[in-house]
Amino acid sequence: MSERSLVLVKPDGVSRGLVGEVISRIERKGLKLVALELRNVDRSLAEQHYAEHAERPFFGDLLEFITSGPVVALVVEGPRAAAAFRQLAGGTDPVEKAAPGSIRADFGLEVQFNLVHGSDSPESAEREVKLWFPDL
Ligand code: RTP
Ligand code: MG
Repeated sequence: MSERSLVLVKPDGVSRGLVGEVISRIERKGLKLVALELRNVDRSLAEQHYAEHAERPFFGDLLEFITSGPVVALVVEGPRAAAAFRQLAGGTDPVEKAAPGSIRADFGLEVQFNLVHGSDSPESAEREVKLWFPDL
């Protein structure tokens, strides 16, 4: 059974020139690219995307960061696509949680600047793909 997931290369990943690195890892894993776009994120999209974190103390910083520069938004497809990309990304904290060899472990230092987003479940993926790519 094939599944779709939303991936973002966050503003830090784009500004550090890591878009190719992330796409390369997605392709080498065997996930298929079905949408790819460089785009600026407005506040409304950021709020909807991260709605689950609205009450968290870091919500303001998170919105400011994700709207601070262009992101690359992708839809990837394959068996267990959401879990497969989360494995490539590594845990949220690049130092304490991300497994060695993951994107966050290899390139990140701080929780806030952790380079990539991946939908955390097939249900989240469906919601996020609709939000970012309504025509897909
Ligand atoms: P994401 O949604 O961006 O893929 O990250 P995630 O699932 O691994 O982590 P999540 O719990 O959904 O948190 C979303 C983003 O909020 C920032 N964060 N900051 N300062 C903090 O303690 C803190 N905790 C989370 C991170 O940038 C995280 O990716
Ligand atoms: Mg998340």
